[in-house]
Amino acid sequence: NNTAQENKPEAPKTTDKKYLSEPLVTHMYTADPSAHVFNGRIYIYPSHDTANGAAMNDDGGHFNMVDYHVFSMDSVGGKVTDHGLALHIKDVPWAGRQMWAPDAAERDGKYYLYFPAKDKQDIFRIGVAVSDKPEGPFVPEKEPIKGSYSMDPTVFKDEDGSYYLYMGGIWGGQLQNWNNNQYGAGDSLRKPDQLAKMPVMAKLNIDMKSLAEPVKEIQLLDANGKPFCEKDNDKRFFEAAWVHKYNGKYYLSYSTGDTHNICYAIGDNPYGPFTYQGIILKPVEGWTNHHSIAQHNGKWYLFYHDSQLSGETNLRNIKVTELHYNSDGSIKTIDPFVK
Ligand code: FUB
Repeated sequence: NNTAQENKPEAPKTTDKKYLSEPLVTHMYTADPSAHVFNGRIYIYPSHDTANGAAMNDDGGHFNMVDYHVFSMDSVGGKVTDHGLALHIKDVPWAGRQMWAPDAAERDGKYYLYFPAKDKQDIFRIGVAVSDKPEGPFVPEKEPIKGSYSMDPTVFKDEDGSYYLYMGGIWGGQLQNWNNNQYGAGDSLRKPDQLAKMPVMAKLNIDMKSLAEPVKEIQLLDANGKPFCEKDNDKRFFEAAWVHKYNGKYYLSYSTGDTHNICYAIGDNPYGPFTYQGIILKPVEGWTNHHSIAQHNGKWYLFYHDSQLSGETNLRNIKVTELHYNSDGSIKTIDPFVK
């Protein structure tokens, strides 16, 4: 738990902005909240931001995180418990730097923490670590998940008991360097008229530590069934995929990155295609926008982050607000600021 003391946020910066919700955690910086309900309790798996002096650049060098804490609460609005250090990079033999947005899943009483980190060759991979408890501590596998790449992993459990791993992020997340599951170092970013990169996914094996099939691209399409081009950057995928199910439909939500929206698309199965629907969350304070969606006690919640406590893009704080559906299954857009 001692890492929490090293980077205690100072008093919030004075601002005239009115926020929709307040930070859930104020004794350390937290971001990228992946929320799940395990045993009736809400568990949040965030990144742990620190003021470590790393230089800011388009590859996200300023997100130089080294560990994870898990948080939990009885219900939204209740006391938030910090369960302390769940995993540190020094205990992950293959990892070199940058532990970015994690996620977690439960199967048969074991808990699996999925996390991205750059390996010793500075290529992002997805690792997995296991615990008997949702809050950890987690014991990492000695190698990253074979065939995994890029960052922002998320695991979706379908009602038939299948689990799927989704991942990917462009720019610093390196997804643009991957074609047909091969890394091509130096591949450039897409030009405006080129097709945008799609997130990738694969079914997980029963061991939850390996992929049951080769990684595939997900088709994210506009209302006319066409994939987005890079210039459609207010709608195309950038990072932060999340999948949830509502009324039998599969919802893929994600960040548009450089245009800072959380958008969503709907499909009929976990592999897609997914058809674009609209914006769930408008831009927050800070450059990044990253979320998760979970249901608890009959209500749906959006977990997200902003930079309210610090005013700095790389020193974020997690938040939660209720999410509402319209009767046709569309999601009501959330503005993180109150006018
Ligand atoms: O926290 C580091 C990175 O920032 C995440 O992996 C991205 O989704 C963005 O939130």
